[in-house]
Amino acid sequence: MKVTQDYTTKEALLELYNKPLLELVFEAATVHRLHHNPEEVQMSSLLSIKTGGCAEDCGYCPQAARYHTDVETQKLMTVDSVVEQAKNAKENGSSRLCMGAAWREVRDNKDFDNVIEMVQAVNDLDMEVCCTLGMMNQDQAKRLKNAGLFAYNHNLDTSKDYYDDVISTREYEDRLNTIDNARKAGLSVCSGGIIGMGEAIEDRIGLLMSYMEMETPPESIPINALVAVEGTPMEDQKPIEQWEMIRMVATTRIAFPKSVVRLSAGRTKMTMEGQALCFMSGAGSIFAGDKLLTTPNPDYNEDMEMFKILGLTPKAAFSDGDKPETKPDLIIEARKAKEAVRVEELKAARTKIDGFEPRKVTTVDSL
Ligand code: SAM
Ligand code: DTB
Ligand code: SF4
Repeated sequence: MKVTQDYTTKEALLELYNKPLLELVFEAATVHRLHHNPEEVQMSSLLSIKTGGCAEDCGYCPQAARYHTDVETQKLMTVDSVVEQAKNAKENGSSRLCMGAAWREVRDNKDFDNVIEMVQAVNDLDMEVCCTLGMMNQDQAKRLKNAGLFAYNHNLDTSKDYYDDVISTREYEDRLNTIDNARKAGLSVCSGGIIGMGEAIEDRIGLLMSYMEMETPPESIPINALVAVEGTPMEDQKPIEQWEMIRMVATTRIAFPKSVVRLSAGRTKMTMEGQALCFMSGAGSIFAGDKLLTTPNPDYNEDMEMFKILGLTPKAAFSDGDKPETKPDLIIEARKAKEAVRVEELKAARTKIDGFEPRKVTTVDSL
């Protein structure tokens, strides 16, 4: 079979997407085997480190403040609780942790300093650390890289043409810039999209074309099926057929043979057989654990059973890139040094107070 065909145009990709399903799956499976170990699927855990209250208007998202969903706003998690969750995830077989924050963009504040500490701590556990924190500039990307971040997730979500129907509070170009900043900082790029938002097949291909036009396509491409959440503008979207998910995974696999295609949100609506066809078609990762960021995901034991039945093994960390080195963060080091000085000053002040002897006053009684 011809697997070297050039799928770099919109027309070629559209034709591929619409091929008889089993032909498409076979071609994708063939490409997958040339570049990846088909018996391995990475288990990745998601952790919402800052939930809800987001200023953006992404039409699919239950965390946007302007929609009335059941999501409760929570402030940034502590570094200790993130480490605890990361250890749990690792014990349960996850080799990657993706920390998500309901932020429009990264800001240079104490919260970001804490995220830097989270990245350092999780990298120390020998897990691939991924963050998805919204838009960021190059300095912020470099700080994350120095902390030991492996990958940055920033989805284009859909085609440039359909984007304005989904989000109005930021431009497609903004998203491309952030991806570029991550790339220039030496981070592995994770970027993909959502299907089932009312888009045309051409928009799904348009999304892939946006990655095709990049000098280096993302190393990781998550394919999500919309989780239609009550209270969001997309609450009434009909769930897509799982055949659509299989087609999207397979087309992505063939178009980007070396990238890891991630079967992401939407698995609760899929059968084990449907997911098996996605793995056959080149999906190399799932999100494990019974929650995505805020919405349900298949039960852990169900996934373990699926791995057993299909003969899949969880993929180890850093199979697709070296473990990043954690370098000292200058801002955090400076803050810690300042705190240390302050502790010393307080100690000295305390000694002075403790050693203080009141002046002896002669009173009439003491005469
Ligand atoms: N706030 C950051 C941002 O938007 O980049 C990071 C978190 S955001 C929740 C990460 C991604 O989750 C989005 O880009 C979108 O692709 C996906 N997502 C959010 N809500 C979803 C839903 N209801 N169904 C499927 N995917 C969803
Ligand atoms: C991605 O493409 N999908 C994940 C991860 N990257 C951050 C997020 C899915 C979120 C689904 C909706 C929710 O649980 O809030
Ligand atoms: Fe905010 Fe991200 Fe949700 Fe958009 S997808 S509303 S930026 S949390």
